[in-house]
Amino acid sequence: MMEVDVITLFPTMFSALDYGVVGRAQDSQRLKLSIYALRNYTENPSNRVDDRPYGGGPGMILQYEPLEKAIQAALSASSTPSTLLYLSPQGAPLSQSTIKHLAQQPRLTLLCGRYEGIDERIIDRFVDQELSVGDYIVSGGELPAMLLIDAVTRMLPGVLGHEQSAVQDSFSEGLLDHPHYTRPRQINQQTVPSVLLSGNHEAITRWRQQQALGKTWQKRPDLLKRRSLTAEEKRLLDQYIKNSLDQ
Ligand code: 4HQ
Repeated sequence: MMEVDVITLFPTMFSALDYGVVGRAQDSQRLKLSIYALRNYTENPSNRVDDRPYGGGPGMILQYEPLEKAIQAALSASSTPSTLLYLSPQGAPLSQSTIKHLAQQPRLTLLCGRYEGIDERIIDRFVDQELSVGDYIVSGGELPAMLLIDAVTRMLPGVLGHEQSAVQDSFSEGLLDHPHYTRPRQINQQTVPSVLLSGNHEAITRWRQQQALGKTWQKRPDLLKRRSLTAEEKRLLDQYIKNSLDQ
């Protein structure tokens, strides 16, 4: 079982994780989520958690003290050693390989920032890894934290059924997925590629591998530059590129 603690100003947002794959992982005790409402760790009469930035400028900063109290409460609630993560645009970009590494940890503690961010001294003292969900700005760390929890939960043993190996394949091999089709066979002029109806499983596997390589070449050439191709993969991609020239 993996333990995940979340420290947030908006605890009710995490009810989004009661659905689908992550909801079932919680029901089957493969994921134990503990949500800490930052507002409960204030000691001032007005329950303030933020203050103005030293040096001036717009917006507010989450203060050190309530964050420290919430972190200490979370860490002392279980004896399992935890990796403390802070979600922010200054973090290392989240990748499937980072997700797989995180899924092997016994416990994660996620800090969700709001406003302009958190007092840097929290990062210096407590944060093991600062992670980003992408080069854009969202209103708080809650949605990024939920993305991370979802992606990590899918990698926990027993969470996905038979689809697990296939699902792992598409991105962990560093390629985009191949196209998918289901009934009906024809919609107006659009038909399903005949190989998928052939019953020839080797030909289907080869076609899917070729489509994955070709789509990656067309849409995400950056991914191909990071990955070496086998002789067979080179042959499949060359053929895809040749065919894409006449169509
Ligand atoms: N924010 N990846 C600012 C993000 C973000 C991202 C979270 C906004 C932290 C203080 N987090 N708060 N991108 O934009 O993780």
